[in-house]
Formats: sequence, C-alpha cells, structure tokens
Amino acid sequence: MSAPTPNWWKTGTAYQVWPASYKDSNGDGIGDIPGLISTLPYLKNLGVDILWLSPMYKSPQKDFGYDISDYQDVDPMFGTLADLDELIKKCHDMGMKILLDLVINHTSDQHKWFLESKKDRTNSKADWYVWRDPKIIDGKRYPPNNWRAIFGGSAWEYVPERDQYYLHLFVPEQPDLNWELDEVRKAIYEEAISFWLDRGVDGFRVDTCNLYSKNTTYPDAPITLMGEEYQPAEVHFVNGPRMHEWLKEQREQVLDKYGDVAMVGELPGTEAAEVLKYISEEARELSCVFDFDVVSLGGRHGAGVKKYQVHPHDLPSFKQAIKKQQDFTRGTTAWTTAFLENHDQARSLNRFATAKPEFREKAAKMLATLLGCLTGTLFIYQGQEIGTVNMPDTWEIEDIKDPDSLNSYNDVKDRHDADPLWLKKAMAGIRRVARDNARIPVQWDSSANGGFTTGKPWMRVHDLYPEINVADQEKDPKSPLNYWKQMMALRKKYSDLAIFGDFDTWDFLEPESFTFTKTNASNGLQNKKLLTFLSFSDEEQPLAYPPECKGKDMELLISNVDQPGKYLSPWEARVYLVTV
Ligand code: TEU
Ligand code: CA
Repeated sequence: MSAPTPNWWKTGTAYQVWPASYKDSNGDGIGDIPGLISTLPYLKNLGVDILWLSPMYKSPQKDFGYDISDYQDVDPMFGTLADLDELIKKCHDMGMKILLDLVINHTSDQHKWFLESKKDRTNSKADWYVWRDPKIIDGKRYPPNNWRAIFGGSAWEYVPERDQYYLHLFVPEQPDLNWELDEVRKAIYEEAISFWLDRGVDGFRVDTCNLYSKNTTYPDAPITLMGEEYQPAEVHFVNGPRMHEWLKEQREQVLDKYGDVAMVGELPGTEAAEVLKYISEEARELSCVFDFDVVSLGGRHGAGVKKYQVHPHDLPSFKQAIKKQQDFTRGTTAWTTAFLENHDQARSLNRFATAKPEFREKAAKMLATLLGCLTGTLFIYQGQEIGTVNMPDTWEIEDIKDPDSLNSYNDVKDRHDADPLWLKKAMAGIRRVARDNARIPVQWDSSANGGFTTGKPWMRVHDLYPEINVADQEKDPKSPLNYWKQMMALRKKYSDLAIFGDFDTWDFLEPESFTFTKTNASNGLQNKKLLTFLSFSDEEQPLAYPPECKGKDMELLISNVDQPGKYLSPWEARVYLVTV
C-alpha cells in the first residue's frame, strides 16, 4: 500500500507578503497588488509554492489592514478586485497557491455592520458586537470590567448613542464580533469566507482564531499587574468554551464544499496539548497553526505594561522552543509550521543571530539552513530571503507607525513624566522588537528608496538598501538569496527527512552551537539521517557529534562556507546526509 499523497499545504513553502511595504507599481508610495503581480516570477524562482497575502481588504488602516471595513473589496490603495482576481489566476497559472488573511474576530468600526450596530439598542444588528452596560460607581461611569486590551488601555469603548460600551480586544477601532449569534456566524461565513473561496483562493491564514469565544459573563480579570486599572484577561477570552464547536461548524458548513482548504491558524497563548485539539486530523478544524514560543523569546510581553522592555534569552531556550514546535505534533495526526518572522515580529537576524555587518550574510544563510531543515510547513516573510535587518539605532519615535509601539511608548512617557532615560529605554526596546521592523519597505535594488517606489514612501525606507537588496543578491551566487534557493530545493529533494522527519537535538545546553538530526523511520529511510550543525557565535566552535553519527558515512549536502573544516567557523552552517 502506498502512502497517501500529502496535502499541498504540507509540502509547499509559503511566502508572506505584507502588501503596503512590498512593491509599489504606481508611484503613490504604497505597495500594491499590481506590484506584487510583477514579482511573481521572482517568487516562483525562489522556490515559493504558496503565497500568503496579509490583509488587502478595504480598511481605515488603524491596525494596518487588520481592521476591515469591507470583506468583499480590495482597498483602493492596494488596487482593485480585478487586480486580485488577476493575482489569483496568475498564481494558479504558475503552479502556486494563494492564502488570504482571514480576520473575523473583529471588524473595523467603519464596517457597515458596526455602523448599524452602534446606532441604538434596537437596530437589526444591535447584538452583532459585544455590548455591555457601564458600571456605575458613586455616580461615575466605568467600563463593564477591568479587561486590558492587547494593544493597551481598557478593552471597552463607550458609545453615547447606546449608553453602552463595546468590547475591543485590540485597538478601539477594532470592535469584536459577537460570535454567539447564529446570524453573525452565517454572515461571516458567507461574506468573508465563501466569497473568496468562490473566487479561487486556496485557503486562509486565520487571524487570532482562538479568541472568538469569550466568557460571556464578562467577569473581572484577576489582578496580575499590581496597581494597574486594566488587567490582562486572557483567561476569559483565549480558547473559550465554544471555539471547537464553531470551527467544526465552519469546516462542515463552508469549507468542505471547496475541497482541501488550508486554514493556518494563529493561536496565541495556547499550550501544546490544547493546540492539538484544534489541529488533529480528526478534529477537522484547522490545518496547522503558528506556535509562538520561538518568536516570543525575549520579545514583547503580551498585554503587559512596558511591553517593549525586552530581556535577553540564551541559545538553549531557543533550542527548547524550536524543539517544542517540532515535537508537539510528533506521532500524532497533526501538522506543524516552521517560521522565524512575520509582520508582527522584528527581524530574525537581530533577534536570534547577529546583524553585525561582517557576519550578517553568513548568519542569514545559517538561519536559512535551520529553517530549511525543520519539519512542518515553512513560512518565510518578505525580505527574510535577503537577510534584511532591523531599523538602525538612529531611528526615533517619529519613524514609528505601529499603534502597539506608539501606545506603549506613550504609556512609558505618562508613567515617568517623559523622563528621557526611560524614553531612551523604551525606544531601544522598540528598535529591537517592534512590528515596524518587518514593515519597512522591501529593498529591491540600490536605486532611490531601494526601488520600492518612485514616489514618496509611506514609511521610511531602510538606510541599508544600498547594501542589502534583491538586485545585488541576484547577481551574487554566494548571496543569502541564492543560498535560500538552494536550501529550498534541498528541502524538497530530501522532503521525507527535512519536511516530514522527526527532530532530535543533540547538544541541548551548548550555548553557542546547535546540532540536530532529522530521521524518518516510516519511509524506508531507517538508515538515513540529516545532520545539521549551526554556529551561533562570533568565535570558532567545536562540533558536537551525535554518538550514532560518529565515524559513519557522511555526505555534505550544503554549507555556508566553501570548505568546512575541523571546527565551525563563526555563524557556519552545514547539513550532512548520514548513513548509519
Ligand atoms: O495578531 C494577534 C496577536 O496576538 C498579536 O497581536 C500579538 O500579540 C502582537 O502582534 C504583539 O504583541 C494578529 C495580527 O497578526 C496582528 O497584526 C493584528 O494586529 C492583530 O491580530 C489584530 O488583528
Ligand atoms: Ca501603489
């Protein structure tokens, strides 16, 4: 009996595009869909099989597209619906699949549903969002409870027309939909999901898809931040009681009509055992999810205060997080993903390796080697393939666009009476982990604005575009870009081990190098292993050979140095095929 063909979303490599900063075609300074279409041959050549397009829907852009005011249209700044149809068709013609972002926990406050809902308490959509009465204490009006929004402040906003508050887990312009209502779910399924599947998209990356179901008694959250008015309330809104019921309903009532639709869920704040309930094959809910342990290392602290006060982490914790993300689906019917970047994360070189000019390119190839050998669907993010880095230290708060960073900075300012040393610390944290790092326009070449636009870019372009850009790297056979191409081809050639294998790490506590193997006993490969050595150091490192690989036949498959020697040179990477 031959094994069934794996789902397309397991074997394919995905590439995420954040449209505003990807490629501008008409000189208005904003990336757009025609610009993206013009780069499809580039993506194809890189080895991309699946395109994930971040929100391009009509939106007031209060949270950069994650506040949608019309699920069925493209924002004019990105193009037209016809452009999107063309994108879908061109992807398919070139043998690529396309995922859209599905943002259905909340809409924009400018969505027609919300504009109706907020009018009064009796309109036809009066219950489509989460409305609650104020709490009155000593004649004064307060939000219904103490929940803190993920982007800071109260999670409730007052509307005089109704003399009520509505819930928003993110910015106030992102009211949460009331999923409890059958007609709301039906409208979401039709307008946000079927509409696009009918137009040919192959699936979705599903935004915050474990937040739909809340504790509908809306109790106060426990006090975990001393002295704060608003408290993190995840216990009351993450993985709520009806999540599984609704995701199953969505699969049965909507997705099943369209075949093998990929639903790649974003599942923040969820333990491995809990994640499996969403992604095991039997559950028929999500195809796979993003596990955030790796990208959370030393990063922002959820809904805490001083969110951008980052802390260092060590390599063993990084290995531990990678191991978790590799292991939690091992031996189950569930599937995992591998990624180090997305539109919410700073650049992986700064966070997990080095951005020092003398090592940057080598380290980018080292991280490409790591990702290329990991089990699960690989997601890479625009600019990652050229090893781009965070904003330079010269950038100041005026260069920042993301409301999450700005709120957090202003909060520090308020708390410490604009003390310059506190603000300096806040800005240092922002430079290190802010989402804007990922949202800097892509550096296509060394011409003005990095070739991103002929106009005035909507966001500051990277100072380093003359040194880090696609065009130069395409010409250089030893560039990170060309290394990524080789790595992606190698990942496919050895897919049984690289994509589908079991991960084992051999040097857990080693603080400066990372050694791991990939094996796959189920595919007649009992005697083959991929063995990967990675250096995370500016200094030479000895090799930590797994005992069972010692003295065995080893074939070098790829390396970021010409002649691997006895030791690992700084930031070196190598992968061997070992016959044991
Ligand atoms: O992110 C959800 C999420 O949990 C993040 O807000 C994360 O906690 C945050 O980036 C960092 O602290 C999704 C989208 O990826 C993000 O871009 C949106 O802002 C958010 O949902 C709201 O739609
Ligand atoms: Ca444009």
